[in-house]
Amino acid sequence: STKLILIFGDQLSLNISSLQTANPKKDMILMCELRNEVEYVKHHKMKIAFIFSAMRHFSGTLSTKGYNVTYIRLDDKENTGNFYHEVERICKLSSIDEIVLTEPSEYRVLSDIWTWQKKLNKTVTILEDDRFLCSKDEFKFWASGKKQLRMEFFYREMRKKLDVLMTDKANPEGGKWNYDSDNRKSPNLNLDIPNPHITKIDSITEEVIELVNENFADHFGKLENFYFAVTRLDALKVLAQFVEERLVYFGDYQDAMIENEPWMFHSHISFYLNCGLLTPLECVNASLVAYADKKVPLNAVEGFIRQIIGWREYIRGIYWLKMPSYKELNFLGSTRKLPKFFWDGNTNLNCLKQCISETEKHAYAHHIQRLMVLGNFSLLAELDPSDVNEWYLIVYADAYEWVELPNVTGMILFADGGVVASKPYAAGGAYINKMSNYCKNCCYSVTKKTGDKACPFNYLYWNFLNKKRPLLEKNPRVAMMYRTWDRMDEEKKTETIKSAEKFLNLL
Ligand code: FAD
Ligand code: DLZ
Ligand code: SF4
Repeated sequence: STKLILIFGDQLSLNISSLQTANPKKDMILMCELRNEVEYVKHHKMKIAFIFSAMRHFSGTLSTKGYNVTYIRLDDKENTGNFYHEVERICKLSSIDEIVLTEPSEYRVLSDIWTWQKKLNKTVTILEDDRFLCSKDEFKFWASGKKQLRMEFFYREMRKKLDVLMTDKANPEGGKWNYDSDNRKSPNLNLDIPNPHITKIDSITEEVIELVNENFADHFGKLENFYFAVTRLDALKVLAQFVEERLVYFGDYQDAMIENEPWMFHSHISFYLNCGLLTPLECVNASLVAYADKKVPLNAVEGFIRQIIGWREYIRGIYWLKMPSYKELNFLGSTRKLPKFFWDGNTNLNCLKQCISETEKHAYAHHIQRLMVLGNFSLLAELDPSDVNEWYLIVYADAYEWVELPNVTGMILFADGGVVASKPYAAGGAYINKMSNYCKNCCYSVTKKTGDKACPFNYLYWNFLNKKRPLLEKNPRVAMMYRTWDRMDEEKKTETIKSAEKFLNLL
C-alpha cells in the first residue's frame, strides 16, 4: 500500500519517526508552505523566511536521498493554505492508502488531525515524536501524584536517566546538581564577546526573502539581517562555534544584559533544536566533550545542559500535561491590552526599547531579556495573557506554542497560579540595573521610587503586589514582600499607587 507522509515545518530531521516508516520507492512525502500557518498569528518576517528556507533545503536533502517529495510552495496556484486541504488534495490526485505523520508539536494542529481519519475515510497513523528525551507519558508519570511540579526535581531525574554529569548512579558531578548561584555575574563592559555565527545567504534563502517581502510586508520585524543556518550542516557549525567560543562564559554571564550586545554568551541554537536541524543530545554531548577536555568549567556545562534536558523537556511536558485548558488560564485576572510600543519600540523605558528593537531586528532575544525585562513588565503592567502569548509566539524565530505558552503563561505571567513558577518573577528596576547597563542611558532614574522621573518598574512592582494581594499573600515566598509593604508609611504607599496609576493610564 502507498503511504502519504506529511512532514511539518518543525520536523526537519532525517531520523524523525514518520520517515523511518517510509519506503522511498513507493511512499510519498508531503511538505507545504501554508498561508494559514504563517497568518494564524502574523509571524515575524525573519521567522517565516527562516522556516521556509530550512523547509526548502530539507526537501532538497530528502530528494537527494531518493525520497519522492511533493513540496507545495506558498505561491503554488492550487495551494489551499492549510494542512488538511493539502492532504485531501494529494489524496484525490494520487492513490494513497494511508496517511502517516509524526505527531505535530502543537495542540492546535494535533486536535485537527484527530478529525482527519473520518473526513478522509483513510487510516491516519500518528507516531510519537521521539526527538524529545522525555516522552509525554513519562512526564505524566513523573507528574502524577505530585503536589508541585518543580523543574529542579524533574531535571535530576533526567540527569540520572541519561547518565549525564554523574559520578555514579546517584551522585552529581562536583557534588551539586545545580551551580546557578555561580551564574549571576553582573555584566562587565570589558568582556570580549565573540561575533555571532552568520550563515551566508544562498539563492534559496534569497528567493524566500523576496517571497516574504512580497507577501507579508505588513508583518512585524525586519528582514535585513538574515543570519540563520538553514541546513543541518550549518546548524552544526553554529553549535560548534558556541562550544568553542561562548560556552566557557555561558554560566557566568547567563543573566547579564549589555546594550547593543544581543548575543552575549548564549548558544543561539533554539531555532535549530525546535525545527529539528539539531538534536538535544548532540548539543549536550558537544558540551560534555569540551568539559572533558577541560576547556570549560562545570558551572557552564551544567547550566547549559540544564536548559536543554531540564527546562526544555519540562516545558514541553507541562504543555502536553495541561493542554488545552492551559491556554485559557488567567490566574491574576489581567486584562490590559498590549501597549503599541511592543510593536515599534517607541518607549522611554530604555530596557524595553533595547529588547524590543533587538527582537525586531533578529527575531531573537536571550532568556533574561524575555524573562526579566519584557516578561517582568508584562506581569507588572497586568497585560492580558492572550495578548502577551500572541506577541511572544509572533516575534521569536524559535517560538512554537508548545514552548512559548508555558514560558509565558507559567514562567512570566504566573497566569497558571504556580504550576511552573513557585512565585511570580516580579522585580523592580534594581534587578535590571544590577544585571545590565540599560539604566545608564535611560531617562528614568532607577533609584527613584515615585514621581515622573522614577523608574516605572519600581512603583509598578509595589502596585502590582498591592493589587494582587488576595491572590498572592498566602504564598510563603511572597509573604515577606507584604511585610515590607506594610511597614512603608502611608504617604509613600499613596505616592507609589498614584505614580503607577498615572503611568498605566497612559499606556
Ligand atoms: P541558551 O540560553 O543558549 O539556552 C540553551 C537552550 O536551552 C536553548 O536553545 C533552549 O533550547 C533551551 N532552553 C533554555 N531555556 C528554556 C526554557 N525556558 N524553555 C525551553 N527551552 C529552554 N524558548 C524557545 O525555544 N521558544 C520560545 O518560544 C520561547 N519563549 C520564551 C518566552 C519567555 C517569556 C521566556 C522567559 C523564555 C522563552 N524561551 C523560549 C526560552 C529561552 O528564552 C530561549 O530558549 C532562549 O532564549 C533561546 O536562545 P539560546 O538558544 O541562545 O538559549
Ligand atoms: C511556524 C511555521 C510557519 C510560519 N509556516 C509553516 C508552514 O508553512 N508549513 C509548515 O509545515 N509549518 C510551518 N510552521 C511550523 C508549524 O507551525 C509547525 O509545523 C506546527 O507547529 C506543527 O504543530
Ligand atoms: Fe528600565 Fe528602569 Fe533601568 Fe530605565 S531605569 S532602563 S526603565 S529598569
